[in-house]
Amino acid sequence: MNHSKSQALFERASRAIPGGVNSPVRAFRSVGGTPIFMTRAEGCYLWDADGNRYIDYVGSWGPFILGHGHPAVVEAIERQARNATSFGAPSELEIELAELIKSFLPSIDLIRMVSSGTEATMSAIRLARGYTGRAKIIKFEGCYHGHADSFLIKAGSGALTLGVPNSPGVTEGTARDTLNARYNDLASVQSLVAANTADVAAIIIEPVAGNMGVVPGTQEFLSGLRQLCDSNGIVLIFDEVMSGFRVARGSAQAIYNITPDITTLGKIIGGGLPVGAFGGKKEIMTQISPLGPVYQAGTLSGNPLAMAAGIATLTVLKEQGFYDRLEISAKKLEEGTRKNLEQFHIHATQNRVGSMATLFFADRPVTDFESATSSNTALYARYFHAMLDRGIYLAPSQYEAYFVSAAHTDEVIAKTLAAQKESLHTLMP
Ligand code: KE4
Repeated sequence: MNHSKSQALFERASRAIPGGVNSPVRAFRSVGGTPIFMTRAEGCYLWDADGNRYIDYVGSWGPFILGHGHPAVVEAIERQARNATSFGAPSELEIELAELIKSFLPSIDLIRMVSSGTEATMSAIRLARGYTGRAKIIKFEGCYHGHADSFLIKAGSGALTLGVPNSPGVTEGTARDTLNARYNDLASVQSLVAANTADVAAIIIEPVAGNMGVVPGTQEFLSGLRQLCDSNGIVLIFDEVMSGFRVARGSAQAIYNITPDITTLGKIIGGGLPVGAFGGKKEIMTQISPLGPVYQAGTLSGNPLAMAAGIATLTVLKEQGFYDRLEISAKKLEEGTRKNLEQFHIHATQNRVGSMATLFFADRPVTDFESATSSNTALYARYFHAMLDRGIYLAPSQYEAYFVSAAHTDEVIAKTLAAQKESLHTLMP
């Protein structure tokens, strides 16, 4: 494939933007090569600056569960853009999206819109600290909750990919209040709580982790967290920025039948426009300004364009059978991948929950951070480029998810599996 225009654009970008990208994980650092500059997207396809077409499994890191440019979403954005793009005052659209989200997630009494997942999680821990009067939070190695200071200690996603899970610039004081436990290891959480009983404000977790690659929490582990929080007055925050509306109609909390105190959301609820949200129990959410003393604000929070796109997206998700159809497609890809791996005797393991999944080049089951990071990232890099050369666009990191959308038809899945077969063949010793 010719990538000369992307290469020229990357050189030009690097003279104006740090690393030539506005988010590090896009930089291809862990897989090598030059980031591909995209120009158009439609359905399950992306086109790059050189006119190459790709089947897209990144989906802008999760928002495009309907595929790119769904007519209902584009029409909603166009209509709203002609009317107004922002008021800086309340609008009915914000109520509509809030009510729509509440109809999917009964754990949410009240919800506040923000403009990114990071803003949602950052606000959620401030709220938990304000509500409990406690300072410490417990997170999990390999989980990623955005780039707020409190989270960049043993963080996942780009921080893990680029080898800076503990970011410089995060002060000792901040780091001291972030405790790290091991994912799917309840005992590691119990010992942290026992050692810091009166000072843990919140436990924040991706109930289905996506940022060390996909690693689902076990039912026993997540139920254990709920009980631990109940017994110690700790706020349980489910970070469903990625898993929300992705893994099931009612998100991960419906799969596990666990009610978090706060849920953070993003990605899908904005239909591809900048959005985040945090919501939960009334007694906690009423602590947020202007009702309560915990301050939180945002110029473009609840902006009409993102609201319109989110409403259109969630309206399609409400359609009968949407998630059943998506499960059939995602399962087809998983089954076909298993067959391809068997054919070439390649040591790799797949984790999938709904339409988010990861193919780990690991020789053991991947159930936590340690087993995830045992993966052969060099082999993943070769696989990534072999697939890219064959028109399949995957996440440029072993520690990310791939996403199947409603636009990934049987024909597209078959084409993907054919390209995968050739790609895996190139990995043979
Ligand atoms: P944003 O601030 O990037 O909108 O959301 C942060 C965030 C919070 N919580 C979870 C569970 C997330 O997955 C994310 C962001 N996800 C990454 C992809 N692994 C965003 C991609 C990027 O950093 O460019």
